[in-house]
Amino acid sequence: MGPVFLVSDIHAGIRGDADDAPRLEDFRRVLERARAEGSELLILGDLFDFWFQWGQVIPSRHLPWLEALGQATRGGLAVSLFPGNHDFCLGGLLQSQVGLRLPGDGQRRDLLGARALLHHGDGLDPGETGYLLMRRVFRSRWAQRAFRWLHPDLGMLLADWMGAGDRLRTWSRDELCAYLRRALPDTLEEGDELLVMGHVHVAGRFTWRGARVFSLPPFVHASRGYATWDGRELTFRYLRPELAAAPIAEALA
Ligand SMILES: [Mn+2]
Repeated sequence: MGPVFLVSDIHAGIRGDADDAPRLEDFRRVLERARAEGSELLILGDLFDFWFQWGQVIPSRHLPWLEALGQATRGGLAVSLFPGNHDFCLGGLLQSQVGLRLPGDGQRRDLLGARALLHHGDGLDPGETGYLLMRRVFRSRWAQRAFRWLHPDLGMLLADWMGAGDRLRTWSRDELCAYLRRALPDTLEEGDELLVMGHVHVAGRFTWRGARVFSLPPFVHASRGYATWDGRELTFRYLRPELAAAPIAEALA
């Protein structure tokens, strides 16, 4: 059984981004590798810089990405897409036509023999009340319904503007460690061996009580990071390792 491939924070389809096409070419290489060497690919959120599931409309900038993903799933690669804070409204054609699995927020499952929690990584700190409220409002049925009735051109413009604040933000070591210390007591359960997350845009390996916690390098960065898990070790991999920052390592508890 090949390793599990993990990737996050690809941020496909940033408006007017000259890096979008080269990033897709790089992403195709990871899809190819995962298909050739891996057992499956897990995308831990923020695949799209913004995704909304309209009934009849697909944002044109996402088409080449959907094509690449569809090709990979039709070629036999199992691809699961977890919701991120930029693309939480998943469903419809992603599943029925692109062939993605959509496990939803915070899935606990066996990962080649380890009990793992898989999560985008946002909203885990119970003290972050402002963010948690905003998250709940955005995900509410009435907000989704209101957004659906905006013209998609206007909706995408609004989303581009709202996402601009954090899409390229990299968390500092102190910020990330403090966040995890607040988040992990309510996030990890007895028996969890592994937490893998994205969102913070920095590669990190942490220990907390008996568990190992990993934050993935963001694929949107020029180093094009992802990871593989072989059942014992999680390895950070980069298409351009010369551009990668050294991962943060810290024993949290
Ligand atoms: Mn995110």
